[in-house]
Amino acid sequence: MAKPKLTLQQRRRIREQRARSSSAPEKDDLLTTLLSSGQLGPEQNGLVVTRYSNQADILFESAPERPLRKCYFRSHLDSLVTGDRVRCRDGEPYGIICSVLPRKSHLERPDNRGNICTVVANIDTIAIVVAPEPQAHTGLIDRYLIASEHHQISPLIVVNKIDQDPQQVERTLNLVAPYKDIGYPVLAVSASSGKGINQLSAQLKDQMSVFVGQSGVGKSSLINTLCPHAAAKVGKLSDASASGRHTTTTADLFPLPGGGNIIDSPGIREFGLLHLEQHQLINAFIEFRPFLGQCRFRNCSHRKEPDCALLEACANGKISAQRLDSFFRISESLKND
Ligand SMILES: Nc1nc2c(ncn2[C@@H]2O[C@H](COP(=O)(O)OP(=O)(O)OP(=O)(O)O)[C@@H](O)[C@H]2O)c(=O)[nH]1
Ligand SMILES: [Mg+2]
Ligand SMILES: [Zn+2]
Repeated sequence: MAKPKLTLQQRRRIREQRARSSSAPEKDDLLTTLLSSGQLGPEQNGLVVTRYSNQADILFESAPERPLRKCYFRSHLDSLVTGDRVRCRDGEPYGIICSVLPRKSHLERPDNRGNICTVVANIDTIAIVVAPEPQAHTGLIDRYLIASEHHQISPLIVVNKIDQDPQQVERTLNLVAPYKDIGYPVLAVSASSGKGINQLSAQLKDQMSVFVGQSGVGKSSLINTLCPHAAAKVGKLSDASASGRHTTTTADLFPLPGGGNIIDSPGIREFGLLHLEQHQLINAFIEFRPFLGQCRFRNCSHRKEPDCALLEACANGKISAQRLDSFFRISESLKND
């Protein structure tokens, strides 16, 4: 990342600071300079729009229409992520972040080394975006729903690209129909034609939402339709599937014109599932709940035991074989992780 341009005076102060404490890292020097400049405004509330290594783009809550301000933060605030609410002081050309307000929710995923790290904070709604192309998979939808349930964040299933081939669209709508039956909200939309966008916009109003889903389903395209000034990067489907990479590479926040914010986030595929216990996993299948604890054996595996309440519910059509199968598969995959 390019370093910020400093005035001569700021450079001189930094050199002086360094001479005094040769071990002090450069970013803290810059922060000290900003603090001692006497030009910072009073503390106020802000929202992290994009996080960089030692700075973040901040939206000041008192002036949401104003351009974003780059603000620096000290290393003790290193866990800062998109969606965090902060106390910050405005300044020209840079402000500073003083502290992070408590999070009401957060989502995590493993980094390249397998360490769990938080990727977004303060989420009210997880919009699970699927499409006829690339083809939707129930296994992935189930994983996102489990994460939503576990973190107590409302999920919303969004079927995008309903302008595509009607047969493929119908297949996708049939695929998500069982989720509607369980009680999950499902919306059918098209970022291209604008169909259903008003309903989606109404559903997301005043919420902090994160859009998740396979690369190429149209998350960024939907955000560009919902937030006219967003200019989120949109990729060609073939590029995304060929490279296996997401076009969107950082978690970015976009304010909704009518209130609320959407976070466009890449690769939150596995969030939150890594440290789930088996009982937490099965509880995340909400339609299983009435039958839990009703099996003859306390340690029932729900696979072949007699008087298994889940198998009976499945045989009676009260829960779907597909969801039960999905539970088994995800349960096995978590054991192997
Ligand atoms: N026909 C049609 N194509 C769409 C629609 N929405 C998006 N697309 C196309 O789908 C492709 C992928 O769109 P993106 O918005 O980049 O998808 P994404 O989900 O953000 O992908 P990543 O950032 O890689 O995770 C682009 O070629 C879009 O033009 C839609 O409603 N209908
Ligand atoms: Mg994208
Ligand atoms: Zn059982």
